[in-house]
Amino acid sequence: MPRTGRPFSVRMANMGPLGWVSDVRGYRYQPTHPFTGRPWPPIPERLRALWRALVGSPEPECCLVNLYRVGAKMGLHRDEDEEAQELPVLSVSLGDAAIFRLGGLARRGPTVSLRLESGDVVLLAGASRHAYHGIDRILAATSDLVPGGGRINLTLRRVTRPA
Ligand SMILES: O=C(O)CCC(=O)C(=O)O
Ligand SMILES: [Mn+2]
Repeated sequence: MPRTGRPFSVRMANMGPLGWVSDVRGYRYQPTHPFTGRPWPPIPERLRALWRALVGSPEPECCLVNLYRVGAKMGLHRDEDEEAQELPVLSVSLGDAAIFRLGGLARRGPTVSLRLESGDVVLLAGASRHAYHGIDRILAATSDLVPGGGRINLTLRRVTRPA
């Protein structure tokens, strides 16, 4: 995590031309893995087809892969590291169910919580593109999809503004 250097409880990887990475220096998108220096693998066609169906063009540039083992969570935040902030964020939940918290544009405003099941797709578009959101907890053993248990969330984003 920025500043403290403490690890996230969520484990992360990326697919696509740009990967979202985080370290003591902060958050950013970069074309290569921070340890291996290698490019991220391509975004699978099935995910790009889902993006085309729900968002259209331009193509997504990042698919962040979040792995939540039981006990992992993600604090309330907004997705704001993208230059193309006007394009939606699309995410797919797989494996154990999760309690997703969705707020509004103010950090301390009211929130609702939603149970996301394996296969659920969340599209943050329009005003909700800028809404606070996070994962409160993972509901253990509600699915046997992920080896070792837990939840995988795939988040597709456009990072740069198309020319
Ligand atoms: O796991 C989720 O459903 C949300 C992930 C998320 O908000 C993020 O990676 O920015
Ligand atoms: Mn987010």
